[in-house]
Amino acid sequence: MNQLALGEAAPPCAPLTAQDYKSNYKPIWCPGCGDYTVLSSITKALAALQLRPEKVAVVSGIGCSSRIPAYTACYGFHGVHGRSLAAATGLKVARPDLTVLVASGDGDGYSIGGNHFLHACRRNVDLTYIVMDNHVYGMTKGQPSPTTEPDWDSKLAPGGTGLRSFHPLVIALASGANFVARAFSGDPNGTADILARAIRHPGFSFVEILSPCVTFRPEQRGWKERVHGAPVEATDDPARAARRIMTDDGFNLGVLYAGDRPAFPGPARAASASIADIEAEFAP
Ligand SMILES: Cc1ncc(C[n+]2csc(CCOP(=O)(O)OP(=O)(O)O)c2C)c(N)n1
Ligand code: SF4
Repeated sequence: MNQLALGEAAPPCAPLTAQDYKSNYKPIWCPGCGDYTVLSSITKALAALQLRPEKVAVVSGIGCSSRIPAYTACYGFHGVHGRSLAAATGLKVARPDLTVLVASGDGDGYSIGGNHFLHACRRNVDLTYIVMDNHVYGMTKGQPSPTTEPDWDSKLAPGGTGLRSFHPLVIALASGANFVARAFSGDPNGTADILARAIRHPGFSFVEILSPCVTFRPEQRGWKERVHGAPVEATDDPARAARRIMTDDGFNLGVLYAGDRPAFPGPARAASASIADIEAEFAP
């Protein structure tokens, strides 16, 4: 190994590429699953921001989409179903120096994790919450989720559930999220751009990514013909954003709201106790 002489400047590091953020694990999603390109968009966004992998943590719950942390070369936490935001909030409060991404599915994030979603938006913790929405529980074989259309007919819900579907973007906005956007897994560059903007934006950033489950909802392959770009720039007016979201067709992509509420915790709110201090308190 070449050693630097005393006082000699280190050579500049080569810029990180998307590949540098990928782990050596080969994803085991079904061929054609939208989550493959969501993974590439995340690694492209991290490369665009040149964040060191060891300064990024990816937190998830359980589901096909929640496998994302294992496929990145960043720190990762694959926790219990529906609790990704609780774990991520604790991490961000204890280590505000880290960039924390949270990967979830519509079942994980809006059903069992629904309450955490509301309060993470309300607290405006500086996290980027990425929900891969396929309007179905993929990992547990096709049950309807909170975003499933009321008339989606399946073996598990013949004739559909008849239940009104959840509207995550409006709920995020009404609960206090500071950044609200919609992306599509079939557009990896557009998604990477939105994710980079979300990561840079202070406070709670919520990115809904329409990510087809080709196994249990093969008709979602048709989403690529339905999506279209947002015709206008992001607004910081919540009422305008709400009108825009409520009146679109659910396939309008782009940043819909970018607010300026102060994030929690503020710069001076880092946890002061070290792990050693906490362990000492519990020592026999
Ligand atoms: C407490 C608990 N309840 C239920 C489950 C079973 N479970 C595992 S994954 C999953 C659904 C995941 O669906 P979704 O979040 O939509 O993600 P996808 O697999 O579609 O990406 C469920 C219900 C579990 N692991 N733990
Ligand atoms: S079941 Fe659906 S969401 Fe899960 S890996 Fe297969 S295609 Fe993707």
